[in-house]
Amino acid sequence: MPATRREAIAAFAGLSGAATFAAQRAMAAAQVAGHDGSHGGNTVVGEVDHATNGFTPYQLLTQFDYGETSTGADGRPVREWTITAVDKEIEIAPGVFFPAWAYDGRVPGPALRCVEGERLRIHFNNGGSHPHTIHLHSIHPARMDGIAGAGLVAPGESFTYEVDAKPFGCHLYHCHSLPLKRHIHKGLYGALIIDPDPDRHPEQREAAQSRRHGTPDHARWQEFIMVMNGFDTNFDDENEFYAMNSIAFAYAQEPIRVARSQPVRIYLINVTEFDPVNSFHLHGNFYDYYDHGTTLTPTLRMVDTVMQCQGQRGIVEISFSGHEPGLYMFHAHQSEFAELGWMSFFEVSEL
Ligand SMILES: [Cu+2]
Repeated sequence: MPATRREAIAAFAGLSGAATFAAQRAMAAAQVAGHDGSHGGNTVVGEVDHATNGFTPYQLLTQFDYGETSTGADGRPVREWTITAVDKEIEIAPGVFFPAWAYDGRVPGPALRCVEGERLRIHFNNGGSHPHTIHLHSIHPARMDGIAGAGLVAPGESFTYEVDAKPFGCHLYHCHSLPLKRHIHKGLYGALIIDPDPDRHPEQREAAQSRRHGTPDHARWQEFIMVMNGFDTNFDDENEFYAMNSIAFAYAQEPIRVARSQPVRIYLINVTEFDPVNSFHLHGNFYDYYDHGTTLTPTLRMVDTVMQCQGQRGIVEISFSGHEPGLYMFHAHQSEFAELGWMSFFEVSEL
């Protein structure tokens, strides 16, 4: 039986600074699972069956989809993907199933990654039960917008969206069929990452190279895709569960390992439906933020919390160099969201 919003609320207490690293981790796991007996944890006891979902939290976090590259008749680089929308039930918390609509069977859909200036072709097949689109947050012609009259695809039909990769940044794509909130909330969304082309930014070449996949400057970064989302499991237009990348408490149960000697970059996107804002709050550290990722200098420096409305996104850059190894929590600072699943940890190692 789906939990109501109130029933699903679980207390998730902060961790004691005096606890050892191992004890912290055990406590975190116990608290998430509600096994410590003191917090009435009634949300995630047990394990999500990731094999049945067809994706793991780690894959959602780290897998970029670079598509197929070729050279066009005009000599320009071309990058192509084929994406299929399907109806698919996914497990978003242990024992909690959500009847999703999903690009390539994943929520979020594949994290499309390309380079500024390339020609992009997205071949979209609608294998679902309702009309869907792919609406890109990018600069493109109206006829490629992925709305009714411009790439709306009936079940069983196909359409190819063809656009230039611009502007560079951290973007997203989502279905723009009506009713919009239902089509987005059902799971039809994903990241669109356009790396800057360093040749186009000679004055900020170093910063551009650090973001351009395939360069040595880029290789030292530990990069993650984080899509903040929520799930209305009883269809009352309120979310019962919140998550970063769909699975409630996934990165609290299995913290994200990072080496403190290497910088961390997060492509952060908010697609949460029904709530006006979401946020990203990091413990024990501050970070730089690039709103929409469309600049090579930070738009916010030295912050530990940013908020994003739905559709907003940005790049978070964190350094843990000089930090003690340990578990560093991060979560939505809408406390209710954190208690309903949007709660995570970095496990910072000594290396
Ligand atoms: Cu749709």
